[in-house]
Formats: sequence, structure tokens, C-alpha cells
Amino acid sequence: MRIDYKQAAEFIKNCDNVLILAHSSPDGDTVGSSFALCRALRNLGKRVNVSCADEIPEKYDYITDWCAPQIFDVETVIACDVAGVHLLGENNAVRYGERVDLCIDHHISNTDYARRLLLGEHSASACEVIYTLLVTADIPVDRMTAQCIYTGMATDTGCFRFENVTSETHRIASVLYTYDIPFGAINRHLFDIKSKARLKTEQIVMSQPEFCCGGKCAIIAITADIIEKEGLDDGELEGIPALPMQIEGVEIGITIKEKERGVYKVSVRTASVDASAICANFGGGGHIRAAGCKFSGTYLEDVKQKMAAAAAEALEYDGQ
Ligand SMILES: [Mn+2]
Repeated sequence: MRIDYKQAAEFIKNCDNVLILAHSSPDGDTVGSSFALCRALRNLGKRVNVSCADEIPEKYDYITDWCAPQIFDVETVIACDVAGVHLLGENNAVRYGERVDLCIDHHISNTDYARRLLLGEHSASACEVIYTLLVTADIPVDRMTAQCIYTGMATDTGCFRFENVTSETHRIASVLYTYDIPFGAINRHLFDIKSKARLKTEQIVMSQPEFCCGGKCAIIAITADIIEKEGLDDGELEGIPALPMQIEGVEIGITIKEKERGVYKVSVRTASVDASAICANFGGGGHIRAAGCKFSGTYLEDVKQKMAAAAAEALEYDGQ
């Protein structure tokens, strides 16, 4: 059931013994929003933990390492940046999927699975929604909370460059700057610095993009072999889906990641068409310019073919 900021504010002020769930394959926004909310609620004396089905990449240590786990029986479950139950990851989906009390999200594809849904469908990040929620609830934001929120806002907007950025995004960011957070160092850490393994992987996958739709669609694949050979962790793979979009003329960039044998996670980025609609063909979703879907029990070539066909349909391309 959709609720508004006031109702969500009442809810978070009155809850306790809270478990916050981030989505699997965690990114900066789910980590940032989860830990921002955890921090803000702990500052009120509440007991709160964050759980994620997958390990949180080391590069986010600077916003998570203050948070020692607390011991309590879970009363309230809140999901941050999680558009559907399956995105909780298997364990958390089974344990908590049916009992999420509040979901705080910004995905237009959110399945409304939680008892209450605070959806900022025009917000660039879940962190923007969290910030507005904390202000509405009159819950103080401290420097670390601001740093968490900044992290999610920056990562979901490609460092404030994507089309999802609004004047509200910048308004909130401008308030966060007053907390004296080291945004220059954070941006360098998140967007400029690459491990040698990441750099090598970029070179491999970008040396052989496959084109379709007369060059308007580029497909790259990161195989399990590459990931294993280069020893990449999930955090080092974040942002790779933006790479095909750097190629002149490309309007749809498709990145296929082999999670394990026969299981493929696909990320779609677009310049003109609806990425979420393309992924909806395969049970996925997301945002208008960035979305994802998953295939299992199949082959890389098959995934490429299906995605190329969906891209052609989206572009209304009927050439050869
Ligand atoms: Mn997000």
C-alpha cells in the first residue's frame, strides 16, 4: 500500500528493533540508504541492524564500518531501494519477504510487495527519499548519515550526470555539503580510482563489443572466466554497464554478466528508449534509463540474441 512521507515519518518514529534490508548485488544507493536510515534511527536510541544477502563491497567500508551489529529480536523490517521480493536475495526473501513492514524505494517497477510503500518515483535515488523522510520526521542528520546519503545520490546519478538528476537532487546535495563531508575524496574513490583487475577487465570487455540495430545497440559480456581470472569482487564490477554507452551512436548499452554457469545478470542503459520496458520483457525492471533482468539455465549466445531482439523492438529497428 502506497503511503506518503508524513505517514512513513510517523511509522519510522514509532518503530523499534528494526532490521533494514538492502538488495542483493548491493550498490551505493542500497548501501547508502540502508546505513543512513540505520544511523539516524540508532541516534534516536533505537536498535537497528542492516542485512544484505550478498557481501557489501569493501569500497563502501567508509560508510559502514561504524556500524557494529546489535543483538535483538526483530520487530520491524524495512527494505531500502528494493523493487521486488526476489531482489532481497534468496535467504532474506524467504525469511522476510512476506513481512516487510515498510519499503522505501524509487523504482517505478516496484511491485508493492511491502505492507507500506514509500515510493519516490521521481527521485534519482533511494537516498533522496531517505533524506526527505528524515527531514519530514524531524530526525536529525549527522555527518556520517549525510555521507551515506551523499554516496547513494552520487552513485545512482553517475556523480550527478545522468538524466534522473533534478533540481531537488541538487537542492538536497547542497544541504549535504554543509556537513563538510569529503565529497571530493569520495568522488575520486568511487568514480576515478580503479583496481588493476578492473582496468584489465574493462580493456577485455570493451575490446570486443558486439553491435546490432545498425550500431545503435552495443552488447558486452563479462564471463565468469574473466571475473575469476582477474579476481574481481562485485564492487569492482559496479559502473561497467555505463561503458557501452560511451560509444558514439549507441542508444542502448547491454552488459551481460555471468553470475555463475548458466545464470546471467543483464544491465541495460539507454539514451533515448525506456530501459525498464526492455527488461520487463524478461521479468526485470528498473528505471527509464537504467534497468536490469536475469536469465538462468541458458547460454550466453541465447541471452545476447534475446536482448538484441528486445533492443530492436524498442528502437523500432527493422534493418538487417
Ligand atoms: Mn537506487
